[in-house]
Amino acid sequence: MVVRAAEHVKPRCYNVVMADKLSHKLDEVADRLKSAERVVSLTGAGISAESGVPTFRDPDGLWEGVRPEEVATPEAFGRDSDFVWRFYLQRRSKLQAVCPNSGHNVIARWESRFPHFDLITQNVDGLHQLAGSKRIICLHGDIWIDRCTQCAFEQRATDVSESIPRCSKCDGLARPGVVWFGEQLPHGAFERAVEQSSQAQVVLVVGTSSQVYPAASLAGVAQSAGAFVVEVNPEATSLSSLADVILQGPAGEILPRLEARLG
Ligand code: BJW
Ligand code: ZN
Repeated sequence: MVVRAAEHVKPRCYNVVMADKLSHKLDEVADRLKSAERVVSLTGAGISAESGVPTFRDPDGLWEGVRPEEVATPEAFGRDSDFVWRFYLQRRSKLQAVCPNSGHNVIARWESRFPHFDLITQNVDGLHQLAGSKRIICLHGDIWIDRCTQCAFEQRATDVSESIPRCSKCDGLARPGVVWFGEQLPHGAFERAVEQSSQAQVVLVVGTSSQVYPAASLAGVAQSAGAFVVEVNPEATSLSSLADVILQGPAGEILPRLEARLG
């Protein structure tokens, strides 16, 4: 009986201590942010999770049961463009029904809260833009763009019909305007991201597993140049051992709590 009582009490004490630690870390990050002139946020799929958009590598993620190289490489598209398009058309269709969440909204507001705030995102879903962010570097492209494989003409997808898009200029086969493995990032995007990261005093890395390069190298670039690196994620990631502070929890809860401390 004594053992049972002890077991019953321990988790509650543990939760109180953890909540207290998080609160202390939020205060520390808020203090850093209050005196920062230049702030950068690097986001990944996790920031859209609370909007109902699946991440890539989490359980029940987009790549559960799918090998990334079957859908996210130019070779896969060359082998079977119908299969790859079905994957992207399904994603577009689901994205039409979702909205930005409180994490996206806080980041959008921070553009006018700091003298310089830059957003670097790996996301292709367009939710940062819908939330109102304007200064965005999209490292991995945009799922809503159709790019012609013949003439490279780009057009914004207007409907999410089941049919595979064709170029309105030359009728060539279109592809989604995203960056697949082995492909170069959009021209100049990584260079601008490096410049912004290395000038920032605080870098918030939100909702990414930090497994995909070169995006995953930006936090290290920033830290080497003197930035304070904060990770916002419910789980430990490849970045966790390097981050100066880890705010463990969902972005949609952590970012509003941080914003509230900025006054
Ligand atoms: C929450 C949460 C909540 C859950 N709140 N968090 C150096 C070393 C090794 C390899 C390479 C290297 N440099 C380049 C490479 C090769 C390759 C690469 O990185 N491979 C690694 C996987 C090993 N990189 C490339 O090929 C890149 N190109 C390139 O380098 O060009 C130069 C070059 C070209 C040719 C020859 C030589 C050089 C291109 C990378 C393109 C990545 N594209 C994808 C697909 C986009 C299209 C699509 O949407 O389908 O981009 S891959 C996929 O991963 C997608 C994402 O943007 C990217 C990152 O994923 P992300 O966002 O981190 O998501 P998850 O699922 O991994 O993590 C979610 C996180 O959220 C988790 O941590 C959760 O805990 C968390 N979370 N709920 C906060 N509520
Ligand atoms: Zn064309």
